[in-house]
Amino acid sequence: MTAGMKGIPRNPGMDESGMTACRICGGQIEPFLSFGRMPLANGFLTADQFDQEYFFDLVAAFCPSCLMVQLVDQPDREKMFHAEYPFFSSTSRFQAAHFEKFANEVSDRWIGRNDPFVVEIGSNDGILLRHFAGAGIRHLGVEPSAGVASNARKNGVNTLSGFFEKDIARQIAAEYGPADVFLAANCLCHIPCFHSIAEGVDILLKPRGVVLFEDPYLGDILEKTSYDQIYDEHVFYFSVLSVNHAFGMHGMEIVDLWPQKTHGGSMRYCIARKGTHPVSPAVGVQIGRERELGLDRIETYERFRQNCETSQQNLRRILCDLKQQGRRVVGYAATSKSTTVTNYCDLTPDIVEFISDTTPIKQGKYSPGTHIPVQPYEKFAEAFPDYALLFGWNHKEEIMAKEQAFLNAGGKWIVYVPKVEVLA
Ligand code: DWN
Ligand code: SAH
Ligand code: ZN
Repeated sequence: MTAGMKGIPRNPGMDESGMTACRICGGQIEPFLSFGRMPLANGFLTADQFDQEYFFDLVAAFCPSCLMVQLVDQPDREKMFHAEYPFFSSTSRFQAAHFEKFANEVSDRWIGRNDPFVVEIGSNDGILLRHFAGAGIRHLGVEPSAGVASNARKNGVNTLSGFFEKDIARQIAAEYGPADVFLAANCLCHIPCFHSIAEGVDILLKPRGVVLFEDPYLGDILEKTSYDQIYDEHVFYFSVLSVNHAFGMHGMEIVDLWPQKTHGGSMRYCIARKGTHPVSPAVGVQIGRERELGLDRIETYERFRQNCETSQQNLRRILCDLKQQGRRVVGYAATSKSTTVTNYCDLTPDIVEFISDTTPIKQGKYSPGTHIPVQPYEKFAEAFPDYALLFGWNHKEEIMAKEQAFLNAGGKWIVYVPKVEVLA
């Protein structure tokens, strides 16, 4: 591994000795959980594509030097994020409300009145930026997936097509001037070239500008055994410890943080250049908790692997028993996360009849790897199954609220986060 400026690794991946190197610090990472060959989480496909399906080794690793949890390998970004990328942020009403609240908080606290400029990366269909657009605030989304970006433009959101990195930051700064706020929701954890992003942020932000970003929180993933957050798109699994170290390499620090309920437990971070903003006591408190939870030790991740294996066995046992009893089980929501579960637990169409999903471009296709048919929601409601396997467990509150008829018809939910159980 050759070190670049400030000790930042130039070529993350294998180092000269063939060891796997940390994307953040260049140190040697320790793999702790291998799922074996896995398809793309959002690689929903047609039957004529089965024989060309793409697979890669899904392996999670821990860096004992900088404490970043990460994938050993990630497929090329163009394979994951492209014109047919099928995740549209605005399909969940709860998520829409969450981002409206976030936009209001940004407006109230983080931008002034003097012609502010807001940049968001991974802006998807404009679920967050549409509120800035609506208020006439100068904004720009950067989004490589052309299909979702086109919906954002329809929502009045100014959107640049592309993968954000240092060079795009320069272009944006030249065209629009410096930014007050840099936003990213469920996006930074998708991007392997962290250092290019951080340098881009440094180029783009005003001296006292801030980054506000949120991603699924490693502490929640470990505590809830939500191993299904591990899939191709998520290359990093952030903790306060690892985020502070990574931004610290660029003269920045976490100045505040706020836990979120979204995506099964997330953390929102506020990052600023060192010394420009007071650091909230919440940061030190959370770092103390993370050390208590053992997020800085490999043993914690080995225990997590054991918990994942137990969860896998328990889910398979329940589903195989139901199959033997001749019960109908249908999956609810063809989430990206479900691809990890169906492949890791070997859930084939003889076990899960189909997956109900509200996204038109997933419907009529098959789930990646295990080839379970994806059907429109109407098919679920037309003839309720005996059991619904809740792949969209992070939307439990929203889904339960609208599925009274399923329960009234005698239907039961099967969940696997935080533990495998049939809800009575
Ligand atoms: O990090 C990511 C997060 C932000 O979103 C991306 N890498 C991809 C995506 O993850 P996901 O696919 O696991 O997201 P969700 O929001 O858990 O699932 C969305 C899917 O669930 C959509 O296909 C729509 C479906 N759904 C449904 O069929 N009925 C969702 C709800 C709320 C419903 O009621
Ligand atoms: N912010 C939305 C979307 C999250 S999905 C939400 O929270 O619901 C992740 C998004 O990041 C996808 O739309 C994907 O196309 C985008 N993305 C992936 N790599 C990116 C990059 N390098 N720059 C900007 N966006 C990227
Ligand atoms: Zn490291």
